Amino acid sequence: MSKAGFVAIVGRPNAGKSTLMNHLLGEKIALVSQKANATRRRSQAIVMHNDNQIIFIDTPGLHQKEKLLNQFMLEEALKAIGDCDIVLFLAPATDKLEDYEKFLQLNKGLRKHILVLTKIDHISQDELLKKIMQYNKYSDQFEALIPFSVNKNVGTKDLLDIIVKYLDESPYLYNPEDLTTEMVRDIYKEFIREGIFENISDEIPYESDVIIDKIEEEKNLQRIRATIIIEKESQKGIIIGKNGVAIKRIGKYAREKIENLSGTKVYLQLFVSVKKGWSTDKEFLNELGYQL
Ligand SMILES: Nc1nc2c(ncn2[C@@H]2O[C@H](COP(=O)(O)OP(=O)(O)OP(=O)(O)O)[C@@H](O)[C@H]2O)c(=O)[nH]1
Ligand SMILES: [Mg+2]
Repeated sequence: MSKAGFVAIVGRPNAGKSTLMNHLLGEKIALVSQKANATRRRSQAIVMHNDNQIIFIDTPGLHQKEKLLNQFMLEEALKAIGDCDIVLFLAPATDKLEDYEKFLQLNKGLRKHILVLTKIDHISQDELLKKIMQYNKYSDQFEALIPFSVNKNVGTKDLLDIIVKYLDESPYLYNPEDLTTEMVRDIYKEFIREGIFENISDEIPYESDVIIDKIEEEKNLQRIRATIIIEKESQKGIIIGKNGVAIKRIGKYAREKIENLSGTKVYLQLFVSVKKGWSTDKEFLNELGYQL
């Protein structure tokens, strides 16, 4: 009998959660950015490992909640912990132990967890050993400690093997051919948001969001129309850029990601709309898919 179950990926903003999920899936479906607080909602990837089915839940970073949108983001992470069979707590190998200690308090031993030290390519072997020794004072709390690096491709097999040990025997929960439970429009939205994170600086990535207005499918071609929502009139010029150069860059960036995933040609049309105070407007957040 094979096993199947849910694994929540949690940790501070920028810990490498979405990167790890994409890596284990072998496909890019989740937004990744150098800037923290990029992921805003849960998303799920279905990974088959030796005939077992692991459903990974990527989450927004654990952070202080102030604004309404941040509150939603934190709740998303907490729900994922509540809904899973085992948690992966991700800590960048360069971090002090503080965030992990906070997680231990938050979790209160409710969910078993595996500690994953991410981005170990940033430190030397000696530093890694020291870090592991520091974490070992909590070895009665975690099920395993796995050093991980996407760049060096370290840790993938160990991590998948250990996770399976903690899953129950179960029929598959989803079609094993599927990569994700997400709707394509939600993935496309994230690719456009990633285009904004990559190409526009300062606060705009945090003060913007994206609505996919429509997707029309023709033979080997998808026509996608989407609107970028921003907070302020003054941001319009920046997001469009001189002669439309910035919005073209965002569009090109997202189009390539969508084409890679879908294998079709994509015609992507982007519009911009100002919606003052959208991130504190509960009804509008619901429309954007952030159900509070
Ligand atoms: N060098 C190195 N960089 C990594 C590794 N994993 C992730 N990164 C980088 O770390 C940054 C953050 O990665 P994300 O996957 O977006 O982090 P996250 O935890 O999902 O962040 P939030 O969604 O904001 O909470 C990106 O620039 C990644 O390319 C790694 O193994 N090595
Ligand atoms: Mg993320």
